[in-house]
Amino acid sequence: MKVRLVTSVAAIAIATGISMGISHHADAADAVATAEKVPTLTEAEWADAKNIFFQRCAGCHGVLRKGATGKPLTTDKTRALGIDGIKAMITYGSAAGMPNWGTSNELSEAQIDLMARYLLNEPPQPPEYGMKEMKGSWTVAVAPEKRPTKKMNKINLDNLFSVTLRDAGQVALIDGDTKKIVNIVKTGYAVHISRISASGRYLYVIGRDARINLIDLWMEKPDNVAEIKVGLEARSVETSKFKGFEDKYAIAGTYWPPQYVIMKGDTLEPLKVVGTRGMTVDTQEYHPEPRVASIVASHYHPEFVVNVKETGQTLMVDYSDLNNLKTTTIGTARFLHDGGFDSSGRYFMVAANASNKVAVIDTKDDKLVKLIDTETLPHPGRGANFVDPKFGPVWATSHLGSDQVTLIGTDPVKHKDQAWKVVRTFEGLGGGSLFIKTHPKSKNLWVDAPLNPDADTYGSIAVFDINNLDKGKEILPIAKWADVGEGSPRVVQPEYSADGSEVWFSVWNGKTKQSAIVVVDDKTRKLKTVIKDPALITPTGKFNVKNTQHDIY
Ligand code: DHE
Repeated sequence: MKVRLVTSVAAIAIATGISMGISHHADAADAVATAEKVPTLTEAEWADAKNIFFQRCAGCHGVLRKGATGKPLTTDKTRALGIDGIKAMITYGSAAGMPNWGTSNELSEAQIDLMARYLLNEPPQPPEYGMKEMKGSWTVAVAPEKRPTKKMNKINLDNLFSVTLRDAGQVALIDGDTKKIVNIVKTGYAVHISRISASGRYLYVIGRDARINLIDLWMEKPDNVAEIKVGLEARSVETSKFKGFEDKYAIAGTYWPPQYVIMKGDTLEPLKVVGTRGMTVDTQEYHPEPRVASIVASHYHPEFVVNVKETGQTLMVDYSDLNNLKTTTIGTARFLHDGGFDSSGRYFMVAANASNKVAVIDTKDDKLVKLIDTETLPHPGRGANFVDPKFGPVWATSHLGSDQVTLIGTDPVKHKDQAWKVVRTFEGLGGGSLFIKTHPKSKNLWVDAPLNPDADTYGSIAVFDINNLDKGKEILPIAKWADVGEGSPRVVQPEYSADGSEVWFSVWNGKTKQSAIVVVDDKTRKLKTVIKDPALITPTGKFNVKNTQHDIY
């Protein structure tokens, strides 16, 4: 049976009590609409409502409320719904995926009333943020010439994990061999992802507040060497990987302002800022807020693959000459989000989530290969590559809005008939899945469901034998194994050790509760270790150096 379920990741944000910490300077008096029936807000209410909106709503609905994963909330829509309609929607949510902020007690009645009044007003436009602001925020704590000339620590860097401590604004660097925390590094607010430079020396971490930290893994104790804030809201960072450009550049994409910036790889000095505002791929209308979602570095050309969410355009940005910047614009599908390479490293598979599609980009020929229909809201993370015994090489995604796992054939040479087609779908752990993972040395495929409404489900993981998918899943109660006490611990994002022998899971509890990392032996599927430490606050993403550096997943 296929179960449709759509939940908002923003629900998790509030469940764990985060705050976006973004301040915008729109003038309250100006911003409050003048139309007779539009309620006015005091300056304090306006500030409060803006903060709640950015914390809980903007990720899905967009800063300008034009809609993406969530529906548009422009005033033509909200005023048609009226204040009671909006309050009901916020209170009870909807089957289409709006969380029930009221009945879940995540927003109070007074807050819901405030948000309903706020949404009847025109959205405030946050300020722009360009080179001047970036340069103003940029600091280099240790200049490149003052850094070590060789690795100064005894850590097996290949097996180091950078673990997002989401609500602490930190990453934990954990030695995968000893399971000891090597350092806790202060980063941006609500860190989102970590990426590793081509050489494996530099670690880039980006927070939702668009703060990037550059960590030098060669230091005796790996730590921050440079920092910059590249905008007001961001999710993606990547580094140049093409031969001859190793470690040379970093790139970050921002949600607000909608743009990307290319920086010097070893200092984060901002070099080139490029806006992404423009036309949508399908109806070819202007969009004022096309946010930058995933970015990967091509292995075939000196190019970054920049996925622009709201316009559905994938930009192949040639970084070999930043002044005469060449960009190939590939029309894909709206609402591009996350994705990863196929096992050959040539094809980039990116989910256009609210379009229920996966786009296949050929990074060698710089062309769209295919748009493939999937179940509701594909959410692969970087996906999982393995050889299906019947269909050959496949790439897998699970879904936020469906319990199904989709396998797509990725070998256009030896398995031409299967290439770029959905070759198999089967039931995963449940709806509300965010991440799926395997490793070239493994026979297991792991699927999470942290946004499923059922506690047993969001506290577990499903594992499949890739040589016998028909056998179905084994469910492992990871959160129970972690034994973290009270709270609603969600199991999120499987990540392999460098040698593929262990899988790490975050047990993501509330900010004031105990969380943990559970390490499972891949071969036996048995519990190996639980990493607990008071410093491990809200762990979510984990990035193994070797696997991230070489796009192994
Ligand atoms: Fe993520 C990747 C955006 C919520 C954990 N997330 C990404 C990427 C994007 C994105 C664009 C791809 C980056 C890349 O590859 O360059 N995420 C968003 C959102 O817009 C969204 C839906 C809502 C929001 O307001 O942020 C959102 N994400 C979440 C969470 O709530 C998660 C579960 C917990 C957290 O830490 O915030 C979360 N996102 C992750 C992780 C990755 C990620 C762990 C990287 C996966 C990987 O294996 O590479």
